[in-house]
Amino acid sequence: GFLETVLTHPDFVANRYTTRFIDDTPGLLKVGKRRDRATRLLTYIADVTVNGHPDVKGRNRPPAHAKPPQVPMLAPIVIDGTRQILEREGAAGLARWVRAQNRPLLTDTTMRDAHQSLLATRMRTADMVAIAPAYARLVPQLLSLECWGGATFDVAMRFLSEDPWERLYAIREAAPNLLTQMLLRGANGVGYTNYPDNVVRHFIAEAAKGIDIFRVFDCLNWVENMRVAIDAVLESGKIAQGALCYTGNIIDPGRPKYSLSYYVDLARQLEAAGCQMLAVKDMAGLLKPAAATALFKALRDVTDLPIALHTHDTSGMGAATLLAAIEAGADSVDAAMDAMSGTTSQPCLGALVEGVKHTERDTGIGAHAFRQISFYWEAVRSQYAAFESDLRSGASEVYFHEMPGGQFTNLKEQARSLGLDTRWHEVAKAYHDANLLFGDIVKVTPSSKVVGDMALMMVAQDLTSEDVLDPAKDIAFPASVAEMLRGDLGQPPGGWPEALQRRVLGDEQPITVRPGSLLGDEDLAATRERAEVQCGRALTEEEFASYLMYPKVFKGFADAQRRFGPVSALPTPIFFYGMQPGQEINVEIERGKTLVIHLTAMGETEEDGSVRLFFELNGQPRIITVADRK
Ligand code: BTN
Ligand code: 3PY
Ligand code: ZN
Repeated sequence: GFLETVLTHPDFVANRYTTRFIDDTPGLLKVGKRRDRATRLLTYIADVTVNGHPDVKGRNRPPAHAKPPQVPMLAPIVIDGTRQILEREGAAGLARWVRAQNRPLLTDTTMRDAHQSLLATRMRTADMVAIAPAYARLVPQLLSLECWGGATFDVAMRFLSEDPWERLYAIREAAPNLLTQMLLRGANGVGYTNYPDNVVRHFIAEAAKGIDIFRVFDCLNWVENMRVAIDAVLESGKIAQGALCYTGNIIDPGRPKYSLSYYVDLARQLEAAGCQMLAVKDMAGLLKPAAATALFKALRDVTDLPIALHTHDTSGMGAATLLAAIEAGADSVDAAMDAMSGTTSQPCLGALVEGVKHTERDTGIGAHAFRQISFYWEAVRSQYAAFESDLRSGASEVYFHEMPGGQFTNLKEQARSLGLDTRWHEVAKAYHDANLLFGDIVKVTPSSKVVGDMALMMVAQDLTSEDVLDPAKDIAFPASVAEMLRGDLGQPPGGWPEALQRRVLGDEQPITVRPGSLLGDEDLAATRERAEVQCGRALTEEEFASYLMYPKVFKGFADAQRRFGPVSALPTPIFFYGMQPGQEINVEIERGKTLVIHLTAMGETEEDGSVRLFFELNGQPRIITVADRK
């Protein structure tokens, strides 16, 4: 049988194996039956119990006596919400309904931007899906749940061994009365580079099976580069919300490039492009209250589309900005549940609701509902202690460096890994300088990543802006910088600064057209065939969409899935830290199929480096042997 084949394999006998032995050794799988899901999960648990999870190694651990997250008691009935309005009235009807409300509507960002901005995007599906039914019942007045897109897509596969589509469909099902919302990077999809038009269209057509509101942006506010995505959303019948990425400061006369009229013109362009809603996307939290008042008044005058405001609380002034925008006519605002709010995340949802209570713009939502949900998130958050940043307070430095909330902690971490952790404020200064070198651009994924790459290079090599422009200096620019200046991400207002462009590109000619217009369509049938050969199995249309965005990451995820089974079903502490001897857990691997897993004992590491773990699986003894790689 299979086991015998493994046990007698020369590499196995000679101890030349790892946990990946079975998958990495050609031929074995064809001989035996694939291990069942339960065995794969036990193997994962055994491995992580013995060796730890590489992602949390050397990092803070959750507090020893943390209470497990408690889902509030659920009423049996789910009342209709915005989702039913969309179903009844269509996208345009939903937009009209939003515009007609006097109360400000709310988008909860906890399941996307909040954890992207606070916990390195590491929130797992199980933690979201467990609370989604409580949202449906306790806060049916919400406009939407932002729960997908941005960085969550690749982090799910890359670091959590989870299928982002499974997450989307599970949330969709658990909160059937609330609109689901995603962040889409226009022609960059959920990636960091421009994709062929038909890849963008394919992705959106698949995503529209689970997503209702697509917030579409371009990292340089170049509407030309958003049209393919906007058209594909319109085609799908879902809602295209065009984002105006906010940078600069409209009330600062010293910052004329991104003026009030720039944003008003942008809003007009997005409306003309067919968007049914607009969003001011203040990814860094730069919009100050007085600027919000001016901006929303001006936008209100030029468009009848509903306008949302998205901001970050990095400086600590986010709530004031939301209140000012609401006062000036914002139709909806984004906020995060209390326990997942503040600093680089969104402003506090509970505080906002309290802040407008008994005013003309009361949200009509009881504070009790939010508190119950937030208590759950509080307990969940403590399980992700390993991913918390060291930012503990508001940081008005953001008005100087202008880093997006989702990038801030990431860049800090990157700086640390380059040994620049004591030089953070220099990195911030270099980020500011790099932005000016690029001509003062909109900084949001992926343009923000390029500015970050440039800043790290400048600090690591002790280069000033003058050095960067000095023809006498020999500088190897990051590849991302060359690509951006070549025009691969599109065109900023006023074009790229020519001197720097020539210096970085040399003789290479930059492009000024839409990158997608040069890429040509992907041969989807041929690529699918290649993908299926690489993965050794047929792919669903959704999996293929993942592959088209991230071929290597998807392949790695598919391999992990084959090795470890449905790890997304594991409770978060088990996923990161494994089990304690004596511990018993229930794992629902599909609806109605629950595994009772009891780790009864763990052996010593043998001379050959193996460890035996003694489990009971649904009462039946199972021994799992893994290599001790510590
Ligand atoms: C992967 O490696 O494909 C995704 C991350 C999974 C990490 C787990 S932790 C237990 C086991 N040991 C490892 O070194 N990796 C996996
Ligand atoms: C993303 O693109 O992931 C963002 O959050 C941009 O703000
Ligand atoms: Zn954001």
